[in-house]
Amino acid sequence: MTWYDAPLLGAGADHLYLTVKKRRTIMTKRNRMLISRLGMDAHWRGSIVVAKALRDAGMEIIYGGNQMPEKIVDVAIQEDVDIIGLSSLSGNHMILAPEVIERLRSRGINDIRVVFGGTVPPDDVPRLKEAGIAEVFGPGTSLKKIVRYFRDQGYL
Ligand code: B12
Repeated sequence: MTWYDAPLLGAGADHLYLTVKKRRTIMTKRNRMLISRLGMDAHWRGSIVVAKALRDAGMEIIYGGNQMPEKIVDVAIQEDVDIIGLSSLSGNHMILAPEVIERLRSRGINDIRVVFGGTVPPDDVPRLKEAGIAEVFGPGTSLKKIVRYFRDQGYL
């Protein structure tokens, strides 16, 4: 259940409603996240389920569909996002994901966290992290674990 469902529970859930109401007051700003599939990657399912899970957890999601790094960075700036979530299962991650970081840095942006989800050979994970990707979520990662990551990092 999400915080905005709580009022629907009615009088029987006063305690929960008040807890939730307090939290809503504290939450003055919802964090914004752009989720995009890298390049021509056709695998949409993972990015969509992750987008919905994070939206339900309280994140504001902008779903960018398929984009090249330059466009991803343009949209991230225009939409003033806090996080970029890249998704790719088609093997283009070592070229396009670091390019997103380079383009952010070349525009003087250091405060947008970039995470990656998709199929990545184990050896590429440390290389992506060295390039500036904050976290990598492979196939089979539970949605609960992904939501917990953003909660632990203070975005939810
Ligand atoms: C379905 C599928 C397709 C469908 C995709 C349609 C769709 N529904 O999305 C179609 C038929 C189009 C397809 C095409 C291709 N596919 Co395909 N496909 C798959 C398959 C069987 C399942 C993918 C899937 O939907 N998984 C379910 C979702 C829920 O999981 P997920 O996407 O992995 O997402 C999870 C994580 O990765 C992560 N995550 C993903 N995105 C994001 C984003 C964020 C922000 C975060 C936080 C997390 C996150 O969290 C999700 C939840 O756990 C996989 C095999 C597999 N078991 O992974 C092959 C697979 C990915 N495909 C593969 C290949 C090779 C291709 C093709 C190149 C084949 C070809 N020669 O044409 C093309 C790619 C074309 C292109 N332009 O991209 C390979 C990739 C190999 C590699 N990269 O090393 C795989 C692994 C199959 C294999 N074993 O060879 N494919």
